[in-house]
Order: sequence, then C-alpha cells, then structure tokens
Amino acid sequence: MASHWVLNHFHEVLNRHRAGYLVLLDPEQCEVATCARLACDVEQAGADAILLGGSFLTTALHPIAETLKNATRLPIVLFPGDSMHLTAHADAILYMSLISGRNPNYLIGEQVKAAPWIQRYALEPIPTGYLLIEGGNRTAVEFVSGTMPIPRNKPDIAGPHALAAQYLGMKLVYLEAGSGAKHAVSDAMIAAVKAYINIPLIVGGGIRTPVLAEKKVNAGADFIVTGNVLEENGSFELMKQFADAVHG
Ligand code: 1GP
Repeated sequence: MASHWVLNHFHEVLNRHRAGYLVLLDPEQCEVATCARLACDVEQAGADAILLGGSFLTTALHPIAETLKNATRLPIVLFPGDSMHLTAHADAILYMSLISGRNPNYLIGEQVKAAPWIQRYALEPIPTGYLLIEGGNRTAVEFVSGTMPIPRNKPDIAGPHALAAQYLGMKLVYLEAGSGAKHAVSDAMIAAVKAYINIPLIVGGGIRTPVLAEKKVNAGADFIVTGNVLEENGSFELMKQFADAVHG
C-alpha cells in the first residue's frame, strides 16, 4: 500500500495554519555545498516543505537531493521538468500534468516514462493539475513545454481547467506564473479558481515579497511557493517573514 504521508502532511499544515509555505530550490542555482545549510535555514524559518526541481536541468539531481534529505526533516518533494528529473533521495513528487496546455508529451507522455521509476524509487506521487498562467514575460516552462499559458485576465478559462483536474482525481492544483514571472497570478484569478475546487491550491511564480504572499493567501491560495527571491537575496530573516506572512 503506497504511503500518503506527504499529502497528509500538506493537509495537516492546512489544519494548523491558514496556508502553507513551500520553498523551491532549483538544482541549477543551488550548489551541493550550500544545500545543507540552506535546508536547515528553510526548516528553521518555518517552511512546510522543500520543492526541488526546475524546467531545465543540467546538474546531477541525486547528490543535491541526498544532501537535502540528510539535512532536514522537512519533506523533499520533486518538482520535475520532465521524466529524467527523478531521484530516490526524495520523499514525494508532484506528479503533474500540464493541463493548461495541449501538448500530449506534458499531459501524459513524460508521466508514463516516469511511472516505473517513481515505483522503483518508492516516491509518493501526488497527482497535481498544473496550470501555466501568463505572467508578463516568457518563462522557461512556457518555452520548454511548448505550450501557451492561459491569459492572466481569463479566470473563466482557468477555473474549469482546475475543476477538470479535481474531477480527474488530482489532489492538488498548481497555478504557475513561471519562475521569475513579472506578474504573479492575479488575486482575481486565484479567487475564481478557488471557487471551483475543494482541493488545495498552490500558487507560485513572481512572488517576491511577504506582503504579496499574504495577499495571494487572502485571495484563496492554500500554498505559496517562492524560488527566485531567495536565490537572489535570500536571508534567513526573509524566509521567516514569508513563512509568518503565509501562516498568518
Ligand atoms: C516556479 O512557482 C515557482 O515554478 C516559483 O517561482 O522563482 O518566481 O518564485 P519564482
């Protein structure tokens, strides 16, 4: 029987706090040597899990994941760009389908290639409907997936996508403006999508301040993801401010 401890952990976080805080580490930006210290800081600052991954990977994932795993008790959750971005040194994987796009490779192709490895590595797959939302600039995920994002002012299109994810049995919905997005997903978009679903809603991309993170929670986000901002000027203090702003 497959374990669901990471998904259960996410639900427990939502029982304790009004929303959860996930820190994304991109292996391309994270030296193995600094990973252990970073993981300790992320945990101490009060984040709820570490996401590990990115759209495009040229760095070996195993040593970074292993270092993180040994350094923290937080769940390490893979956030893969494709089926090659897998390692046994993680707890779970966002088993995503890029449902905002119409590229069969990212709807089901990479998932089929990854499935036997997820089983072999005993990773917990967390089925996740992944929606790319226009963020004001072209992002890596848009380029790599070869898909068009949903226009940022069209919540009426995003909502039914999220509902379809829920009806297909997915456990999370992720609204993604793309790493380094100029504009985070709008409050109106978050609120409209949230009104359609009763599974947790993750929001990420372009969230650069704790105040903005709190605004997204107030709009209806259940989990906030930050990546770039901590890579650019990450300090323990800033991480803590994000965690506190999100937890409320
Ligand atoms: C990207 O949602 C994440 O996949 C985080 O984006 O790097 O812009 O914080 P940022």
